[in-house]
Amino acid sequence: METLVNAYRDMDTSQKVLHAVGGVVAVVSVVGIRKLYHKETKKEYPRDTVIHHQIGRGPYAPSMTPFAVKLETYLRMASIPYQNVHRGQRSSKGKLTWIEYNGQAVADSTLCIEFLNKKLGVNLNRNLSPADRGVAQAMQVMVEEHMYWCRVLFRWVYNNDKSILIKAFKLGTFRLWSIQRKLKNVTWSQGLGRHTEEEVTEMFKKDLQSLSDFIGMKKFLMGDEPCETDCAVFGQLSQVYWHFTASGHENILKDKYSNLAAYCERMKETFWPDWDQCITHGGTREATK
Ligand SMILES: N[C@@H](CCC(=O)N[C@@H](CS)C(=O)NCC(=O)O)C(=O)O
Repeated sequence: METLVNAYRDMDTSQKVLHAVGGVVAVVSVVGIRKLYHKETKKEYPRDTVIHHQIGRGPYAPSMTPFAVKLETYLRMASIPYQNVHRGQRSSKGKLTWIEYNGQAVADSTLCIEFLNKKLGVNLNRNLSPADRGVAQAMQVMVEEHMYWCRVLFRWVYNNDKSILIKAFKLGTFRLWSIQRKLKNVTWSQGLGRHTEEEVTEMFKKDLQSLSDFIGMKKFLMGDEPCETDCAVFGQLSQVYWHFTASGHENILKDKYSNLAAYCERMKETFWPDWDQCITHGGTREATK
């Protein structure tokens, strides 16, 4: 530092002016380039259209993220005009998926749905009694706050065949290792990561069994008509049915919970007529494995 101060002191005035001008030019260029880049990347989105920020499409279901499948299914169920942006940009809360609507950003899939319900007067649970709404809420919390974390452990921690993840998320060895490490810590803090794989498998099966018993022969979660909570349940089950990576349990829905497999197919047929254009791999997992 002292050497720098001395060198500056030894300069004549013209050299000092040149240095100052050089510094200003450098700063202005950096700011200009950043502004230009920002201008290019910040798109003008159409008004009254939901901009859905998510990662790229999934190989066998429209996303590897259950929350993106949930939100997009809701947008379809409610017939809300939307546009996907598959840049993987995270929300202000550091997670995916999220939306922008007429310039307003909303993070967290459930809060996005609540925001749109209010803004656009949507109520997909309007036919449910208060007691049914209570059950639907409990089911949603079970699949999103418990079953989801079991599956995170299957996908990122127990899974011996990471090829589907490497391909779908375009991961290098280091990135894969750092995600695994992070999720090990996260699931430890959440609590499920402290159990053995066998214990987690049993807990996971118990959730599936409860869901299967509850849906029974019904077409959708709460009856013959789909409701808002079907979006959350389908989002989570889509990952178990089409993207499950648990050695020996890949076809668990087909093998053990056939009404849940049929439910997934029904939701797909009802809300995703363009399914094949929304997946990257094409065909069924079995056919391409
Ligand atoms: N409650 C959130 C959960 C979203 C969430 O956990 N997303 C995961 C992907 S499946 C994520 O962004 N994880 C990134 C991270 O935790 O750093 C929602 O409903 O949107």
